Amino acid sequence: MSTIRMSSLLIALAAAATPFASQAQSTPARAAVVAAASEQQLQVRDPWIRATVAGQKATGAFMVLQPSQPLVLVGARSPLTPVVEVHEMAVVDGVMKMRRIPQLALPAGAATGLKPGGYHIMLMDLQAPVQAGSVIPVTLELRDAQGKALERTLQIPVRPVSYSAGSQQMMHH
Ligand SMILES: [Cu+2]
Repeated sequence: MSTIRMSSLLIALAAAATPFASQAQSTPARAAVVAAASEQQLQVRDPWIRATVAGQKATGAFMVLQPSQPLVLVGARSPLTPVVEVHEMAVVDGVMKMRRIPQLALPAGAATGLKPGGYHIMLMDLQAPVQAGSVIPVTLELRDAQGKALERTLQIPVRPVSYSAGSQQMMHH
């Protein structure tokens, strides 16, 4: 990632972090009675989290999601921080911006990429640097076509700030 792109990302992060923080923290804890999404129901490939630099309060988790039946990603959570959101990025008036989305539809049989510059899972209000080489648990919160809640807990490796294999892989599709 270039310095310029990183700078604009950090600005967007700072802008996005403030209005959502109190809202996300007020969400009550969920009961742990949700069924796990099986490997057959949902393939998760190449998950990774970008390491943070000093002072950075948010970072992204990226992966490829491919369900065998239609699923909707409605949220995520992590013991790392109470503020985890599903985001999209889009160019608005020539400026790349990110925003929270309430859900992300995952079509059956199709690979949906969460990648830098696109959909991602945002880990926010970070209290300490996220170090390359560490592993962070993240639980995906999903719904099936009947509205039944499903979850998948991933152990996601943290990659260096310079890592971009996820975006390169998607461009080759
Ligand atoms: Cu984001």
